[in-house]
Amino acid sequence: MIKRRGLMKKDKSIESLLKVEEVYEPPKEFREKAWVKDESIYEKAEKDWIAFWDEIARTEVEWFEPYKKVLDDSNAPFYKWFIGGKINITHNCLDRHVKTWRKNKAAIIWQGEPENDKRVITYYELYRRVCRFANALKNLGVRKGDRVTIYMGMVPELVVAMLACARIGAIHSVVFGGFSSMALRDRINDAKAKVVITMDGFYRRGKIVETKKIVDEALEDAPSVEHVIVYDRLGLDVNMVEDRDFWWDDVQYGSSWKCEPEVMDSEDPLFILYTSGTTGKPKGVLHVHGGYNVGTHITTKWIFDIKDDDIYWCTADIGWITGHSYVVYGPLSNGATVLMYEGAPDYPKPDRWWSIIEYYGVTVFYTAPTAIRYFMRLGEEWPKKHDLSSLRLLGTVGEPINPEAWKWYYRVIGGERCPIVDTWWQTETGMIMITPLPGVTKLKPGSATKPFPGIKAEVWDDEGNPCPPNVGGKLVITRPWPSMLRTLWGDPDRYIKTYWSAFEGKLVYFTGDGAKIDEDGYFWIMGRIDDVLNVSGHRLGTMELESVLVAHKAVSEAAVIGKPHDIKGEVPVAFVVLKDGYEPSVELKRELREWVRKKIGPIATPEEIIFVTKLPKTRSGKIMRRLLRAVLAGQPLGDVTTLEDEKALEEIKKSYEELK
Ligand code: 6R9
Repeated sequence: MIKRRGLMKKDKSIESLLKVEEVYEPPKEFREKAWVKDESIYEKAEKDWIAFWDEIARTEVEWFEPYKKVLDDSNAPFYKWFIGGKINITHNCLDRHVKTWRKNKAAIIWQGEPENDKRVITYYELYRRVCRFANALKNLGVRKGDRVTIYMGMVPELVVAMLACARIGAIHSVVFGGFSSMALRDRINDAKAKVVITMDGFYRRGKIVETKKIVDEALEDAPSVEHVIVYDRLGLDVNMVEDRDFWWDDVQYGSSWKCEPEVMDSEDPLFILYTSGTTGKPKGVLHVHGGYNVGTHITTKWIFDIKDDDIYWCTADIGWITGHSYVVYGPLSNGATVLMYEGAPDYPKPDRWWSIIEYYGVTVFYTAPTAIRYFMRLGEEWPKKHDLSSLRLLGTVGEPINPEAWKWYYRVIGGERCPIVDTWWQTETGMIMITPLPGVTKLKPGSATKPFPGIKAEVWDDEGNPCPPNVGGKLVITRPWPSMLRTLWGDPDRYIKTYWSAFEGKLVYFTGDGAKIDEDGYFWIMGRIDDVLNVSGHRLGTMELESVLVAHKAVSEAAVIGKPHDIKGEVPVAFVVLKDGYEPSVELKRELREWVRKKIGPIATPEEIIFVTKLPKTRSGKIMRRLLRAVLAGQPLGDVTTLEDEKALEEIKKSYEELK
């Protein structure tokens, strides 16, 4: 199946002769049964991309009332899709399956971290639970357009809570359960949430995360919140504030299990999801019912080739966009059976994931390169203990995958039988944008291959001209797509500035990523080129970390950069200038690491804190993070003419050497 190319290429330059590029053809058996088996889909979409999306929207999801126009670009970049259409995404995720034989099909197979905690929830049961909980929310006074913050671990009730909000037209804002009380509070306050849905606690690596306690801390200063609903996962003795806090079961007591979905306009908001940007303040990315449903539905169907007999497992936490689009909305809209796992990948033993795949017969598996690299390091013997032959398709997301990890995944997990879909996309894009279609696309390890049909992506230089093949530049999307973000919550100016203003006079979406396109039109993503870190596939703004550090009483200035890491991709390293009266010490280092962990969450904890007396800055006062990165990597510093004081660098080099 593997065809070694490169040596057979027409271009016989030394470089191409030396470069042996492997290309993996889609297996014939896979192709024959795949939803998409004909490459002509790309041509068809290119011929008339509006007509392409129109056909998908009309045939793949159900509308209460048909839309009158596909795209309205009259107020770009505030694009609108499926104008005048009436829809509710929960109708497509629930009601339409309940009308068919899928009624008693498993929607969610849930595995708790403790081995014996298992549940299977059918589509009909999910429907009843969502309706009942939706009625409970209504009873608490939640109305269309109200914001509801959800802060929970990976339990089916989290899905119920999201769908119940969507059902009554409330806007959910899920906050990742690993975020701290401060991060949660900022997000509650930015959205002005009326209700918070949470749980007593959940399991993580054998320990209990006390979720409700964190919510209580967050609510010490969150005036918009009227009520808290608490799901009882563990039977913990939690603090319940009278008239404010209600148990999940109590709040639903006596509610009907029938609730008609609110008839939503295509463009009515579905959810806000906060993500990191280049400034300290997280951005509330807004998605809507219509376009988001269309985009996540079709990408799930074509990229994961979802069929009714699949057991589909995406390991992402629902607190991230991957969980929203490819654990909840995309798969449920397709009537798929979704596996959901509560706990840590390697608990109690490093074969936990592989044992789950074997036990449930998982057929489609979607995870992050960081996890693959981690398991690679633990050794093949762990997956080898299990029969993984049920798998037929693998996927990755979150960061570039190095070819070595790709090949390990292909060989050890996929048994050299399963295509791998390396999917590039973002919180803002809502759906997968650059990806193979597993039945038709030839794969090159490390490349996310090509834009999804109908999507137009390009790589531009700083002036806005397309880069020649194999020359790196900025990754841009040059045409709108249905599941694009509509704005940033409460900050339309920032929406324009962040995404649509990278090139003077040209209205294109700038992704923040660097990339190059090879001579076959394959995209190679090179990672963020703004001040955003990618730690284990999670986005963290360097400014976010810096502003938390300088909020500490001992810190006067801080600069955070990403340092390459074998498993996590990148880890934060902080350079810290102390205030007068404070001395560097091991204790202070520990205290600062703990401070960041408490303020943002464990994933943000700096790997190293390096005390310096001065940061390298330009004459205009900008921190030159590029130089800090070069020092850490032991690379040449390049142009330092704009540096205000070279001594700063000498000191940093010295401190870093000492640390090593
Ligand atoms: C879905 C998700 C988005 C950023 C994105 C890019 C990186 C995601 C990738 C990838 C290379 C892939 N990224 N998928 N880089 N190859 N297949 O991760 O959303 O959390 O918003 O992060 O992740 O840098 O810009 P989000």
